[in-house]
Amino acid sequence: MTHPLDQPADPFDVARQAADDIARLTGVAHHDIAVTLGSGWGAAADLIGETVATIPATEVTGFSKPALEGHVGTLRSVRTPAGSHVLVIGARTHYYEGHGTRRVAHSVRTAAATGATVMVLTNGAGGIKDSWQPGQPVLISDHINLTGDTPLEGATFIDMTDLYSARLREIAREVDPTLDEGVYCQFRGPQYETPAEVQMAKTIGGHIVGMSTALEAIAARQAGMEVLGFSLITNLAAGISPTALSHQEVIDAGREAEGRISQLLAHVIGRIA
Ligand code: 8IG
Repeated sequence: MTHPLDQPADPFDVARQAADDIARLTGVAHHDIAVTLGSGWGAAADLIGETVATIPATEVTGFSKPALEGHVGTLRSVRTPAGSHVLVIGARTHYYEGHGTRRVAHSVRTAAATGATVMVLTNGAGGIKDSWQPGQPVLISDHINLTGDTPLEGATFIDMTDLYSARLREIAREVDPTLDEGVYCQFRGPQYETPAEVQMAKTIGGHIVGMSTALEAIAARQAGMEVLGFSLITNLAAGISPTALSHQEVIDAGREAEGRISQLLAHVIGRIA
């Protein structure tokens, strides 16, 4: 069967259908906030509040099967102690999977269609700043989209000033005053950068290298959401560290930091929700 987002159908209609699926399967008609959990952030789901329902992403219209093992393919509805409803997205489609930006943007558009007005995007990424260590969480202050692609279609001119909300970053820093921030450069991947590409990213003003968040943030802004972005620096970017990058290093750094950063994320969401 062909995928609904590969049809000429309007991707926002597909997102509307997905939101209807979520309402039916979770019994929660409206969500206030959505959060996408990237590498290293998974433990936050249990700390945000009480899980009302967990559904496999494959039962929701338009969601693709996870490409990587260790990427949880579930959506959860979580109720915070204050009574807000948080949609926890553990099913990210990456641009490098090659299915196009509609599929990349679908979870964000679905979150907006459930009613969420804040989109929290988290990821594991490489760090360029000399002062950063693997296992350190940082705020995303802005991005540089190096994919050469966009989730916007047609002559859709959308302002990207203050894309990563200064208001939400301020709240995050109230929870953890030691949080540093940086500019996220999205590369297409799936290969990690060469040291020369990391030097280019540094020269043009980048501090973080990753493969997911910029395209999602653009879609969130188009949908009218406020965006908060966190990167877990799981590794120093190629050439910044004296040793080669390994996927295992990335997984280990995520595991090691997971408890601490997930608590941070849950606290921040508690302050917003
Ligand atoms: I985890 O060093 C993780 N994701 N592009 N570069 C890019 N993506 C990443 C990296 C990295 N580490």
